[in-house]
Amino acid sequence: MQKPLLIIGNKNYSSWSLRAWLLLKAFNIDFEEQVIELFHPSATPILDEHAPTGKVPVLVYGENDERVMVWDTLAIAIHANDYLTNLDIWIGLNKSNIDNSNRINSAYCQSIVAEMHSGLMGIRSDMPMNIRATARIQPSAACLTDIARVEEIFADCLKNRSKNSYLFGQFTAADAFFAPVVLRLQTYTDASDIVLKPTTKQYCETMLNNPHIQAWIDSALKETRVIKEDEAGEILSLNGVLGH
Ligand SMILES: N[C@@H](CCC(=O)N[C@@H](CS)C(=O)NCC(=O)O)C(=O)O
Repeated sequence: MQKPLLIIGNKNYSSWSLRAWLLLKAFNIDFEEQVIELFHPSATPILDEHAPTGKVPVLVYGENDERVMVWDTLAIAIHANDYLTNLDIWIGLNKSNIDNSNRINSAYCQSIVAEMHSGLMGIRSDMPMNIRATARIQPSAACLTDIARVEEIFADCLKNRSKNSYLFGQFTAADAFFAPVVLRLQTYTDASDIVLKPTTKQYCETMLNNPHIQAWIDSALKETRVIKEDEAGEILSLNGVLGH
């Protein structure tokens, strides 16, 4: 099979790209990546050819009649689970080891992935992913409500579903979908005097130690493009090449 190509946006900003990229990496799915410049004319021909919605990420592979094109992060996750790995992405175990006893965590994992995909708009609008920055915001009530909800999810998973590691012990799709939230908390919460629960900090530390997330952050810190639409709050400091 031809190696899948994942088309993604600027790593400093593109939270949906990170989710799909991290999911493929974490489940050992071999792929090439192509980074496009978001909101830039250079991206237009690539998006016109591969992305029906004009958005990234998009996963493509195969030729002519066998061409597979998957747009939207949730669809990429489902397709990866169905066709590209022997691991069950909702449980994090080999599919041959899954039985009825995994049903509760599988349902929980799918529900929080869907909740992230369709909601948590307060966090998503007040705290855009901006990996290189430390920034102060005035969080809206909707943002604070979403942070409380995310902290509840992390606390419940760490207490009841995990041995204080990833949300369900081994890495699952839920960790990939919440990775940008971890990076957003890192950018904005301390700088905005938003106090997080110890369980939230513990989960953030686990995620920030993940080698794939570290590799993504390293690439993000080498980027120089500043996208005004994706910047929020008062920037207090910058890491990476723009910080020097
Ligand atoms: N629902 C889509 C959202 C994709 C999305 O909004 N991608 C952003 C980058 S993170 C994008 O391509 N923005 C460019 C644009 O809106 O023109 C998904 O889950 O993949």
